[in-house]
Formats: sequence, C-alpha cells, structure tokens
Amino acid sequence: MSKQQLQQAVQEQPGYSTWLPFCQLLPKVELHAHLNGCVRASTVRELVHSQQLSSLSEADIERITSTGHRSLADCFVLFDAVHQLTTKHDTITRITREVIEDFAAEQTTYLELRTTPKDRPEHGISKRSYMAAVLAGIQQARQAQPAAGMLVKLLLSIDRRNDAAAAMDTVALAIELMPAGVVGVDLSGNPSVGSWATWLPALQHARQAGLKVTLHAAEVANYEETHAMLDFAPERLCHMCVLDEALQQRLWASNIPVELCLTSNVKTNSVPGYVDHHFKQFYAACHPVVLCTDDSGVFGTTLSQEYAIAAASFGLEQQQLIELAARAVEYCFCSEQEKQRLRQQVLDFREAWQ
Ligand code: 6MZ
Repeated sequence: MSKQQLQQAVQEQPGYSTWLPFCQLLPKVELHAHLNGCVRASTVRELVHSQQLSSLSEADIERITSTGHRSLADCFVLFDAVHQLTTKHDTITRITREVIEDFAAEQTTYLELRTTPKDRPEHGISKRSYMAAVLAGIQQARQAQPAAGMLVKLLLSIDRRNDAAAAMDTVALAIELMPAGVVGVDLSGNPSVGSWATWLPALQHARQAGLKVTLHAAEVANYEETHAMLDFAPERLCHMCVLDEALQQRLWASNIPVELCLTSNVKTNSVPGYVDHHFKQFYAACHPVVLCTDDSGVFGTTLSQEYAIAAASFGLEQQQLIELAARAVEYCFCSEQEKQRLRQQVLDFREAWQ
C-alpha cells in the first residue's frame, strides 16, 4: 500500500486494521518486554515436543499459546510453565535471538529487553551463565538482518519472590554486565507476593552504581507500596493500573514516565477494556507515557498492534502517534548519543509522512 493510500484509508475509516500498516512502519522503541513472556507460540510448541515434558499437558500448552483473557494470578502459573521449557543455554540463546528478530521485523529501532537471571543448578544454569546465553542471543541477532540495525539493551529483573540476598546478587550481576549493555534493573513478578522493604537495599545499590530503575507498580491495589515506590522515585514505572486520588496526584506531580501495556492489562482483567484504559487519562493530563507490549507471546500482541489499538481506542491522529513514538525515545535508558540516533529516525519518518 502506498503512503497516499494509507493516509486516505485512516482518514476514511480510522479503525484498528487501517492504522496497523502505518504503525508497522513507524520507528518505535520498546521499553517493556519480558524475555520469557515473548517466546513465539511456534517455539513453545516445538520445545514441548522436542523435550517431551511429561509435566506439561496439552491443556497447559494450549493455555500458554492461546491469546485469550486470563487472570493475573494465572499469568504467573503460565510464566512458570514457560520457564520449564527454557532450561538449556541453547534455548535461552535461541529465544533471545527470535524475540529480537520479531521486534526488528516491525520497525523497532530500540529494544530494552528485560529478564530475570536464574539460578537453576538442576539444569546446570547459574545467573551468570543464564546471562551469557542471553548475550549470545543478542550477538547472533546482530549478525543478521533485520535486527542488525536495531539497538538492544538489557534490564535485569528482580523477581518479587526473591529475598534480599538474591535481589542483591542480581544487582551485582547487572553492575558487572554494564559494559555488555545492561542499563538498568526492574522489579517484577507476582504483585501479590513479597514486600518492598526486601528489595529496597538492592535497588538503592543499583542506583548508586549508575543503573537506572523501573518498577512494576500498582498492577493490583497496594497503595502503601505504591507510595513507597514513589518515594524512591525510579526513572520509570510500569502499569500503574490501580491508583487512588492521592496517588494519582503524586504520580502526575512526579512526572515519572509510565510504561503502559494496553493488551496485557485488558487480557489480565486489570482494566475493564481498551477504551477504559488509564492511557486516556494519563495522555489527557500530558503525563509522560510509553506504549509497550509486556509479554508479546503470552498476550499475542506486537508493538505495532499496541500503537494501532491506541489510535483506534482513543481517536489519535497520525501526528499524535508520531509524537508518542518521538517522546518514548526520551525515556530510553541508553546514552544521549544513542538517543540522538533514535530521534533522527523518527524525524526522518515524520518528514517523509508530511
Ligand atoms: C509482573 C511480569 C509480568 O524474566 O523470565 N513478568 N511481572 N507483571 C507482569 N504482567 C503481566 N509479565 C512478566 O520473563 C518472565 C517473567 O517476567 C515477569 C514475571 O516475573 C515472569 O516470570 P523472564 O524473562
């Protein structure tokens, strides 16, 4: 479809499917993607069959690869099932390469991939060897098109199931791997598990070492914890679905960018539906937001789809979508020089579409 045909299509019928081709061409940055949540459905099936796992039933596989609704609690059961499949260094390298290829294929110019380093002695995996396998996947992806031109950085996730020592270990590894492209630390995992005070020392240590911090916050109602997270003032926050008036005012005053994952929040029933998503309020209040996928495999989405859904659900126009993509660059954890290159890619696109 030519540029003129696309422009005409979105003016005449501004729905999701008419926006999608435009959003696929838009240079985008992905700031919230969990490695094991982004595994391709076809790879999940292949791994199940090649590993002949008796612990995973056909029903489990159906649940992992189906893209329907599931509760947030159920999601964490699914992630553990995916983790049963990614127990070899080769597999971790492969899924990393595939995830990078998938993002690159839809004009993602920058990917901040996050993953939880895992100690799995029963499989001969340590946190350090797990990360070496991830780095090998990034290296493989760099050697081939279409991912060769995409910038990839890493965030190491602290799982809310981790105790203080495990969180500190992850941060020590993140610091050691800064020269290899680790730019930050994330706190994620089941929001109903654990307590903030456990991970705070590790997060403070990360910050002192020059790592950026992003926190999964308010994915479920936990006002006290969300206040404590705002006190910490991370560089970015994720989700922020359940806020009371006081928290909302604090968030807006803080100006901390929020990673918003529309499909993830809708499919886990964290929000009632796309048009009710808090993107609308945040955007209207000019609060900094960035559209992200979260778990493209588990939720069956892509970054282009998230932009197209936002356009269709909130009545955004072409220039507003370009502006969203442009502003997202400012929230990346990469260097100023790298941001300059990403800014230029959006500028070039804007010029070509005027
Ligand atoms: C909180 C999530 C998440 O790290 O093994 N994760 N944590 N909320 C979410 N919303 C749906 N989606 C994914 O990738 C999978 C892990 O990412 C976190 C969970 O800890 C999950 O086990 P990695 O690569």
